This record gives sequence, structure tokens and C-alpha cells, in this order.
Amino acid sequence: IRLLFNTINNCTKLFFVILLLLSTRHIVVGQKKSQKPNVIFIYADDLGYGDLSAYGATKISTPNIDRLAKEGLKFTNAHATSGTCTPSRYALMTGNYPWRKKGTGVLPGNASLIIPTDKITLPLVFQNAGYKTGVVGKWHLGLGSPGKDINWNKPLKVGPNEVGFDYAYFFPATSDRVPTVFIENHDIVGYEKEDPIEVNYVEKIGKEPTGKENPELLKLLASPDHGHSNTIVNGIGRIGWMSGGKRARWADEEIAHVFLDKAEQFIEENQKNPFFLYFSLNDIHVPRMPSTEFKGKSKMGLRGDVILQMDWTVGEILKKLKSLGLEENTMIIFSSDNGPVLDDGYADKAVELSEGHKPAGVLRGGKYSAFEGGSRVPWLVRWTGTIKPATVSNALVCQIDLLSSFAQYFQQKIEDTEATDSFAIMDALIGKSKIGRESIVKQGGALSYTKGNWKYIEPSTNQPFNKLTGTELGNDPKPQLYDLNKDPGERNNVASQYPAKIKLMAEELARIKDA
Ligand code: NG6
Ligand code: CA
Repeated sequence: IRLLFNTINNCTKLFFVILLLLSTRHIVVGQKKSQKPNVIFIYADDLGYGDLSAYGATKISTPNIDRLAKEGLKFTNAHATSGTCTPSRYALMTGNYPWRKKGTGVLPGNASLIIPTDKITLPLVFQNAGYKTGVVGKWHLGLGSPGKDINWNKPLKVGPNEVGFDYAYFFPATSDRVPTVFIENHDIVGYEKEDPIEVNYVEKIGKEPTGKENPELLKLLASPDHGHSNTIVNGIGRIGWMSGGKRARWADEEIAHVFLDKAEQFIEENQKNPFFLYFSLNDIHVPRMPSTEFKGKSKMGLRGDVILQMDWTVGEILKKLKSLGLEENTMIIFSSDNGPVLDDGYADKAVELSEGHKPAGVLRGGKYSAFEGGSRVPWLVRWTGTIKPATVSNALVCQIDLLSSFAQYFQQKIEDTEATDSFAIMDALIGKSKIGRESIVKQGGALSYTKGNWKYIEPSTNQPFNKLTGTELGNDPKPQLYDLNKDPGERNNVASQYPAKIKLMAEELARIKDA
């Protein structure tokens, strides 16, 4: 080669060198800089504010997720709208507070779709900007038209594909609810027409054993009085009854792997064009049944094991991005749909084995609660080159804001009547500004209204304590007022000292409710 190089004249040499430079420059430009950033939203299920080592956990270590904090941005005042899954996800998808609409509570596995198909949604914002959009994981927003029973033996429309996702690989509700099957776009994976599927949430169907009748068949016992004693699938009693679809049913131990596989496939297939992936993890929801390699890996039993599995999943996504050269041009957001719970219906010893671990950190309450533990969640963002490493922000941000913030980023106009509770706060979401939204209305048991350092919880006569889950729900027949700066653990109700403030906050909340 050197001989050949010596024989050509300098002018030709220069020409080749320029060509080489241009072509490498072209590769860099084509893959990274000119393209709109990919966005991956990783949504953990029931992960608490204190469950990650990046947020102070010491009994468990989550190095992969912690990397997002080290290389990016960590929020300390970030929120889901609600203390449970369906309403938080409804808000994420629509930009509307869930308590404005009836039927947005925790859905059964045979519920109809609650996301309107003719209104703006988070994935539609991306589709309108030319992105390929995908959802992989837990759905829990219903399937099929309102008022119609789902026929599980026909293509399952309407669902994620009809509200903005080009690709969908998901399960309908939660992993503790029937039907325990995966759906790819409109079809149940592994479906056989000789073994039709029926689902019922009112009465038993089929002849299969249930957790109630045949507890000796269970590999994971249900906690007494919770609802997980119906059809047994994979040795685990579920909420609701199903029959048929024997070969379509999942093994819980494989869920994390299947979802990771599909997420990676989606990333790989879309590496050349901008994509939005809503990666909605099953972990760490009940039944906590990790794959074999994670069983017993933590010192905290199955709940700890699935935290490690979740952390591994995030690490695999980071590796995949790196191997495809997409590290820099991909914004990864990690958060959780509601706060933590230890006993959520299975005898997995989470309570006993979590000793010394504070799943909600300094916060009071947890999943289901109006206290901060119900909905203040971890939120990390890595966007290499744009977000400075190890940034910490205490801006008030909510998942409901992603819709308007990305619309703002893509310079899209949202109708005044749509996504009305979603604020365009992109600068805050990428750590450029410390100013997020001004206030937030959240839903645990009662509604709460937070503005600045003050949090007001509406009076509620509902039970103050959920005995089954051991959660303080934040319900009190008297108004509650907390100074979150001085008292993030909501221990001192100062309502009686600030009657004027209570009045003002109650009025402002009433105005937002009426809007
Ligand atoms: C509750 C279930 C709980 C869990 C939750 C939904 C009982 C007593 N409890 O009704 O186990 O499935 O619903 O969790 O049945 S969420 O994260 O999807 O909101
Ligand atoms: Ca949840």
C-alpha cells in the first residue's frame, strides 16, 4: 500500500485525505448530531423514593440506575399524579388529571380503553414530530371500546396502537390480574383458536383450580384477605378468573427478559430514525417472581431481588445504546408510577426482609397514600452532551408535564381544550432551569394541593390506615397543612396555625377542580 501511495502525486493524496475526512464526518453527522434525540421513558412499577441507592438506599445497590444520576440529572421533587398505577398512567398519556374523569382508578384486566382515541396523547406528540413510537411492558389503561365486553378471541382493538403507538408489546393490566398473556399489537402471543380465552372478574369460569380452593398448588401464597385467590397461573393465584389460552400464558420468571428483548428489538429496528420508547416495566409490582439468576441475589427477599432485576434491565438498555452508537443522541428518563408498598397481597416476606430499608426514604406513606410517599418518586434523566453530569434539581415536576414539554420542544401547538393539566417546562425537565410547575394536585386517598413549600390535604372521612398493606393513607376529617421544606416527612400538621393559608389553598384547589 505504501508503495502504491508513493507512486501517486500529492494532489491525488490530498484528494483522498479530504474524501476520508468528509466520509467520517458524514457518519458522525448522520448518526448523532442532525437527528432529533431518541427518547426512552423507563417506567418502574411501585418503586419508592427510597428504593434506589441514588436516592439514599443502603441495603440495596442499584449501580446501573445510579449511573443515570451520575451522568445526568436527579430530581428530588418529582411526582406521579397519583398513588396507584392506572391514574398515573392516564395522566402521563393524556396530560389531564385523572380525578377529572370517572373510571380512572385501578382497572381490572377486562376494562375498556380509557384513553380517548381522538385527542392528543404523549406518543402522538412524538408521532407528529416524525418519530417511531413503541410501548413495551405493562399497559393497564384498558382495551376495546367503552361499554363493550372484550372478545379475547378476536383482534384486540382499540388499544395502544390506536392512541399513538406504532408498535406495542404488552400485557393488559397487572401481572397479578388475568389474563396472564402478552399481546403484540392486536394479537395475543401464542394464541391457539382451539383453546379460546375467557376472562371474568365477577365469577369463576372454567374448571381450573383457584388459590382459594387449592392453596396446596401455590408456589407463592397470597396474603390473607387480599384479592389474589382466583385462577392459578404458574403456581400463583391471580385477581380474576380465566380459562383457555394455556399455551399463551406467561411464566412470571420470564417477564423481565421478554420485555427487555422486545425493547432492545424496537431500539435496534429504529436506530436509523428518531424513536420514542415507553418501556413500562413489570418490576417491582407483585407477584415478585424474578428470573432464576436474580432469586436470592439481594439480602431483602423477592422484593429486593426484583429491584436488582430492574436495575439489570436498565443496565442492558444502556449497553444496547452504547453498542449501537446511540448513547449521545438518546434521552433516557427513569421514573415510577407510584410509591412503594411492601405487602401488596402475596406472602413474599417483603415486610420482614426489608428491615432497615426505607422504601419511601424520608417520606410518609406509600402506594395508595395522599402523603408524599404515595406519589413523590425517583426521576432521573440522562442526555449526554446536553445535561451536565451529576446535576440535582429540586424543581417541582410531574409526569403529566411530559406531553406539553415535548410538544413545546417540537414546536407543536396543543389545543386549549386538550392536555389541560400539562405544563410546558422542558427547561426544567433537562435541568436548564430550576423552576418547574408552580403547583400540583395529587391524588392518594384524598386530593392534595402543593404550592411552593406548602402542601394542603383535603379533609376526608375515608379510613386513615390500610391494614392490609400497612399504609398510612393521609386521610383525616380535618384539613392538613404541611411545610414540606421543614417537614418533608409530613409529621406536623400546622393547619391550626395558618387558617388564612388553609382557606386560600382550599379556594385555589376548588378553582383548579372547576377549571
Ligand atoms: C390492588 C391490589 C394490589 C395491586 C393494585 C394495583 C388487592 C387487595 N390489591 O387492588 O395487589 O394489584 O390493586 O396496583 O387486590 S397498581 O400498581 O397497578 O396500581
Ligand atoms: Ca404501580
